[in-house]
Amino acid sequence: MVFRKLPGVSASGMGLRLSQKFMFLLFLSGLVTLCFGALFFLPDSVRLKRIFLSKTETQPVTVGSGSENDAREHLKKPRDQEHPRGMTSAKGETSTKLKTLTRKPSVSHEATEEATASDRGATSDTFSYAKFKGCLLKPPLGRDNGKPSDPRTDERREKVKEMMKFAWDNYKRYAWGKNELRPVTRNGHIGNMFGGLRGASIIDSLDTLYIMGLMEEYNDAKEWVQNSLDLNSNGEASLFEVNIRYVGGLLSAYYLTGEEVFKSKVLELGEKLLPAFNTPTGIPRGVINLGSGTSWSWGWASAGSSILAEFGTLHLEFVHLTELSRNSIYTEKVMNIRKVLNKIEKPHGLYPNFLSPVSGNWVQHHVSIGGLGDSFYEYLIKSYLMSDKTDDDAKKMYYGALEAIEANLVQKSPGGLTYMAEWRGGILDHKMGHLACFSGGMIGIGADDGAPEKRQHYLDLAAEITHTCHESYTRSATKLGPEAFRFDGGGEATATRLNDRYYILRPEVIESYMYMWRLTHDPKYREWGWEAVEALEQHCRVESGFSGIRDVYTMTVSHDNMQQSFFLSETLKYLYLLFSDDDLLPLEDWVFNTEAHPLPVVQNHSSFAL
Ligand code: DMJ
Repeated sequence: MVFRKLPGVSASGMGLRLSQKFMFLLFLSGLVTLCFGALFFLPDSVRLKRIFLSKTETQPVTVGSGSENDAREHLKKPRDQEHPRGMTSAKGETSTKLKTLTRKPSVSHEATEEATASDRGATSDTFSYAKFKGCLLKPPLGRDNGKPSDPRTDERREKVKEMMKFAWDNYKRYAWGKNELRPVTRNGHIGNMFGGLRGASIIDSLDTLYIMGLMEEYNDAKEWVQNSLDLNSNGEASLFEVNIRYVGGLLSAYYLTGEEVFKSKVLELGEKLLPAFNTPTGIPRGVINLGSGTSWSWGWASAGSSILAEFGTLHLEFVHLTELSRNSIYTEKVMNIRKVLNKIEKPHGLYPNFLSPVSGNWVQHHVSIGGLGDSFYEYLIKSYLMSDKTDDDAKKMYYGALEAIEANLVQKSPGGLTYMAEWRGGILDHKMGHLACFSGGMIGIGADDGAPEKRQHYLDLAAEITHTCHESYTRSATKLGPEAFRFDGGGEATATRLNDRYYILRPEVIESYMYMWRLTHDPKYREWGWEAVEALEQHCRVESGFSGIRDVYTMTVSHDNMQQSFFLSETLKYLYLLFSDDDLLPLEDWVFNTEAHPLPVVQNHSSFAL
């Protein structure tokens, strides 16, 4: 190093003063280091320590760090980085957030970010998204987003994803914000089922897009919910349809993503549905004006009655509304429905389809596992499963109903096909609706919790019914199933009436394939699912979306010009799950509502203790 000579100072004198200064500086810096180090040994309460050492440096990483923007950002990341792999389980763990994390150091970055967006301001009285995530047995999207190892299955799964993208893109292009796409005329449909609410296809698609990893599309959908979903409508809505599609869709979007917007929207909507229960019995009426809260029964329903499948298909969503709001009113409302049903006499143990919300009596004795009755039975077993198998009342009602169904409705055709007939005051109508085909899956998922001597029998019954529904597809020219098929007039599993021949992209048969695949891993269910994909592609895919068809028995198809929102929510989701590994939305943690929106098993059973 070369020192420039200072004026009036000799070289040797300058060297001496420099070395003294150097020694002094060395001593000073040692002193500062010592003092700073000593701060670490002071108690946290000392102000000096808080000034010099910020709190984040002294704490372990816990749920609650990060920012809302982080959480949003992560939704834009490429799919592979998004979902936790190997998140460990801690079912039953309801301790504090910090404790949960200490027990589960492998908790993912994703879970931390989600907790941040959702849990700000959470108290023990409010729902904690982090705690909910900690209670799941498995990561919702599996180790690898459910990607199957077998390349052929993976290819099929990719095909289903492409169908979803195609259906969505066309909806977005021609019908954005409307309820459904009219794919032939390329415009939107609003209809009158949702009381002026819009965007049914968007709400119904949120979870499907998310599990398929269509994140750009999911983000568009979320943005629409944030900015354009207007719940202040003033029209006549079907309580049932709004509940299964809007409430169900928003709930599962929230549970899957932790995005606050879904939670606040669903709680706002839930409140608007409550006036429908203001009847002498508490059995809700079918139609409600979302603005005024006035409610009434469907004009076509027998003598002002309410419909079993409608008031019996609220339980799963309403229990979750209580979970998220910590307001017991929702659970009280649906528990009261149970109470009324348990009190009245049931003909042969069966539940007729029409009930008076005024007197609490059956209005006529028509019993069906298809339309008007279907999802009531589905919600009994699913309520039991969703309660972590603690809702014994639901269990008793379900197996009781199933016994009555077996004794009175289940039939075997001369050709050996098992089917569910309909019952009209003791007289059987040998017809099975497409809607009733969900029952293969339902009986399947309930098999394991039946009486030990009945378990195999239930699984066999589930397989037989699914087989019959598959037959209804194979017996048509298009390989798609009719709206209803019969077992009289010489035919078996075929529609004999002209107005039963249509197919409107319904999911029920594919839904049963999915459940039966998960329960048995019999490859035939995947093959049957693939047959349905090919048929959908050949007959329902049009230039701008998917459309229902008017007659499944003719190859010169006529399109009904409607892409139903349940096609995106259910049909394509069940197909995608059918070709995925079982760890995508594992059945130990999730139940699907009747519109295929996954809802988590509730670990805190307080709701059921009402
Ligand atoms: C869906 O909206 C639901 O599955 C409902 O329970 C019955 N019908 C349609 C699909 O077919």
